[in-house]
Amino acid sequence: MRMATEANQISSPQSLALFTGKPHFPEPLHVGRPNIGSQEALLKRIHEILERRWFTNNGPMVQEFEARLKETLGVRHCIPICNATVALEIAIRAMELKGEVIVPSFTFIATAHALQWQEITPVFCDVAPGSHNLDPEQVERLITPRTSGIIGVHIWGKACDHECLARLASRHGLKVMYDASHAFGCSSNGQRIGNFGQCEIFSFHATKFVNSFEGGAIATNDDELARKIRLMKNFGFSGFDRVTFLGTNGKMNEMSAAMGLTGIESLQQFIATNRRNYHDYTRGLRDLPGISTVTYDEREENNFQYIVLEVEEAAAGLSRDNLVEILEAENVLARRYFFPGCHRMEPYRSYFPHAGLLLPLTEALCERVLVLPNGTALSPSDVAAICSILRTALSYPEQCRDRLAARA
Ligand code: T4K
Repeated sequence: MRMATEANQISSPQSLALFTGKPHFPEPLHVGRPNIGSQEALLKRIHEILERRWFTNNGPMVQEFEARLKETLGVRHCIPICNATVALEIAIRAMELKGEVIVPSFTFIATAHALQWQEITPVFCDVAPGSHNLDPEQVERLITPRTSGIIGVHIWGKACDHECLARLASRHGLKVMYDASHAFGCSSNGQRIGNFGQCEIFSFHATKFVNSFEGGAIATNDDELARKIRLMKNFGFSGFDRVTFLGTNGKMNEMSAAMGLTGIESLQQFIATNRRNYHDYTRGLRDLPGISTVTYDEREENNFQYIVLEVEEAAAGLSRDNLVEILEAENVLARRYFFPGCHRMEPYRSYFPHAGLLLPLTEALCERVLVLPNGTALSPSDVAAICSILRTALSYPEQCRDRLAARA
């Protein structure tokens, strides 16, 4: 049982762990603590799997998971895969992308790696002003004769401008797919994400809103593409001893599907908890100089999984990295997703050393973004305490800066 001081006791600089050396939280608070759902339901499913001795290769649990995914997203096909990175690789190959593909740099490295892994060049595009998603205007400027497609990423579950990207792609004869790793259960214009582009990829990694320990899926309304993906994720086998296609091993196992099904059963409870925390954070951090919270459009469906702040150092008096250090001292392990941007990571940094010149908004965003813990592992008093820590630090920026400098 965790014992922590009350949030209202954190009000002066001297109450911060930066000064006392005593963290508010005895145990670390992570971004990405898994949501579980009913342990009883999960254990029952695991028991069934063991009794059946059928562990993988499109077993009954995976088939049930696939049916639930299709139904939840309202798509023709949603094929479970062992993780989203392999799902991206398979989808990219099934769509026959080649040459150059335009992607945001502001994403998890897997989006870019899935292309480079197949010797397709990721061409990094900036985010749109005021958004964390691809800028369609810059996408158009980056098209060359080698461009075969676009991969948009619905960052934080907030939809890309898919209508604009669809028009642009059809004008230039390009293919479009989406990395929807963050967007399970989210909608755009009232339609569930999963229905846009030629296909969309979901992640069910442990840190995602719904998880299957490790896992992913490819959603598509294109029957022919789905047929290819099903072959490719199973070594290209189309029958016993019969291989008709190039393939890999992208199969999801039964245990993962059991966890995924259990999570989907608690989807509404996960959303309600995330939403409550999001509102508590938004209220608790309101009117702080230099701090803005990324908001969700509540006319749409959202999973509210990511609590994202932007820190303007000049107005806040503390930088994003100062706040990361202050929170870390309290055992709150906030994350700088997606610092420093894919274009500044290897191998892309060496391939395109000057890419940053075309990505001024991404570069600025990577210095400002701070992601806070959320999910069912977090209590309202945890959220209140995190808000108090931030409020106190931002009320005494000079003292905090001096103290940080003295520790360095
Ligand atoms: N595209 C996008 C846009 C993505 O965001 C991701 C994954 C992908 C593609 C690829 O999806 P997968 O192939 O993974 O299905 C994490 C996740 O590993 C990664 O899945 C996720 N995006 C990314 C945003 O975050 P890391 O390296 O930042 O953190 P990690 O995995 O160490 O976990 C973060 C924290 O969560 C840990 O410090 C502790 C906590 N945690 C983690 C695990 C695994 C737990 O409490 N329990 C756990 O079991 O990448």
